[in-house]
Amino acid sequence: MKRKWRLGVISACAIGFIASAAHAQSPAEKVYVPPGKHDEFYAFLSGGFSGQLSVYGLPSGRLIKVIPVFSVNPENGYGYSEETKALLMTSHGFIPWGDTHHPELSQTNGVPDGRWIFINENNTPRVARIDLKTFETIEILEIPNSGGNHASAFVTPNTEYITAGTRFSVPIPQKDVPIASYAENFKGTLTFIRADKPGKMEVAFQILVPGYDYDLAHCGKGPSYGWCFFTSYNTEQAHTLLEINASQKDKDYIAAVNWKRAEQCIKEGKYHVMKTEYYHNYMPDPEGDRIAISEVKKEVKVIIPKECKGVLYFLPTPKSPHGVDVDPSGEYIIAGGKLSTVLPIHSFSKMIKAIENKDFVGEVDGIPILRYEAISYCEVPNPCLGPLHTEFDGKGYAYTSCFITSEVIKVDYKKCKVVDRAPTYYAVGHLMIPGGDSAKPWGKYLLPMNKITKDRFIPTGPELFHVGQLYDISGGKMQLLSDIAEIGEPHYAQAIPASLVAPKTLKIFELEKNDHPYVTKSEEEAKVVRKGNEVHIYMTTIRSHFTPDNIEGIKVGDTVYFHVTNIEQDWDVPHGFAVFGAENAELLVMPGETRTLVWKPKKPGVYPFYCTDFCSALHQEMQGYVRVSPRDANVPIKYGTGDEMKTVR
Ligand code: RUQ
Ligand code: CUA
Repeated sequence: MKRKWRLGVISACAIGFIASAAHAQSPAEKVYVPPGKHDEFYAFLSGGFSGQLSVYGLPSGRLIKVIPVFSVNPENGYGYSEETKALLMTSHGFIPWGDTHHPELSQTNGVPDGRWIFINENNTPRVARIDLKTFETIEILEIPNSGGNHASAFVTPNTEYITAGTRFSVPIPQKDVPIASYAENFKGTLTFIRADKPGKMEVAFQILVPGYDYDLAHCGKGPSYGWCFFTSYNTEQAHTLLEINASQKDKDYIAAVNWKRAEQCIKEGKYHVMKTEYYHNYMPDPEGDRIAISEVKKEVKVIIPKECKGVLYFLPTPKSPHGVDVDPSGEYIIAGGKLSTVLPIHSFSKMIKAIENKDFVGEVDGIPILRYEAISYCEVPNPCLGPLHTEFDGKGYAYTSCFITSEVIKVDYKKCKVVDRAPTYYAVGHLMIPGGDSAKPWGKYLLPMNKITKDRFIPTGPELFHVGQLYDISGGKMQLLSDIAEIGEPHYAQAIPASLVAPKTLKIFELEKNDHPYVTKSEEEAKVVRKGNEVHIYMTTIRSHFTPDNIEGIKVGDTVYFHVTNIEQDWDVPHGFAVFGAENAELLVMPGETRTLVWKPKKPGVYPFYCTDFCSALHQEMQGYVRVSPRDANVPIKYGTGDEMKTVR
């Protein structure tokens, strides 16, 4: 009542002010997601040199998960448990680390569909598939004939393929040659990986290309469906001091690959089978035994462009280009000329015309070079310094990151002009709009990921987290909303409305479907089995005990396998498992899952093990002991929980 009266005496103009203030949200309100409420988007940020993929909620910027991909992760035993080790196998052996760069969501008709997200590894060339039902890595494919896989893992519009490309050209096949023989011996490959079926990733074909550095890629859509575009630099073919020697030429190339044409050439037998060795690692049954396996592949199909006319053209592009980004319509191809003073935009329809008219200015290794003016849509004047990457908002605007001038520019790309610019702090690399490289961007937020942090956070010594910055781009002007602390070095990122992923996520693994060879589905089935020097412990966990929790009869020299099955069937009730002195990480076992930890005890004694995850009020009681006897001891295998110990003779 009192309130109404007060409103009654307020002046008309004051009411107008209150109404508009209630309308315009402050930056704080725009990123504030109240406790217990969910974010609108999942954002997937590459971890760069952390080798992982981190998952944030947007707009809050809350870190909600780290998905281990190419690096071992002691937090949950990824790469340490027997079931996951195979994922990190390569032709160079078990590799515990990787450098992730560019995550890319699977697409249907050019639109992110929320089934999987792919990501590349640059150092030991690989690509991975992460299942968004479980948010875990279920497949990794090594890329043969490559040195540094950077132009990856970009998808074609129906996830027919993901791309890979050689950042560092190398002798193909590898051989022992002088580095100075670069021009004569070094080559690159552009690789197309079949990606539409989980567990079935394979190198469909590789295209052998001149020894340049192949940098980034994006595939066409709409009219440019059937094509993918790869930037290159170092067309100078320098092998030392590239910062000078690879910056000589005025223009390098975008390699435009007609993958439909490549498919034809494969059908017609216009390819070479090359002997090589690479690994395909995957979990054949991610909801059953959940055990990863490795297959070794021995050959690969290689297309040589001059034997498959029309498969590849070079588009001259100023100057050491980095990103290459195709707009939602599929017509405009924007390159980031790192050292260029303009922002070059190519036209796909002009490119097709130039190809029809044979408007070439030369060729390299049988690859026609198109005339720049014949393919150029325009050069955006005075963009900024160091343009790297571009994303699209779906409303006719491109957003380009500028490394040197630390800013983002908003470009009306059809009109070829900059319409807005905003500073970023500092030295922006990649940037991301949800769906911003797809046919249907959700153009509400922009997330530039910066390379230099300096003073953005309270200092943490010499090493600082990188900073991402969230902008509201729903209005005419970009508005900076918040700083987000990032893990490792996010290169690219992707985001998707939560509504396209959340309903399909799994809450538990069904114990009934668990057909792991060492599963223990009930406490009655728990047992300890000796096979020579191997001891297999079939163990269950449930709040708040292990079965068995007392184990005797282990000897120095044994290899002990703890096969731990979490027989809980409730969401968010993992149990941990760690044993004293294990040269291994813990296990974090999800409900319904079996995970195996290997332990080689070195000295006689009694060793505690325990649950590492605070699972219940009696979590601290969730513990047990293993007795280890000398090599020549005569102690029989004995085990149990609570009641009498069972003895195995
Ligand atoms: S790359 S920004 Cu892989 Cu541009 Cu890092
Ligand atoms: Cu189980 Cu703590």
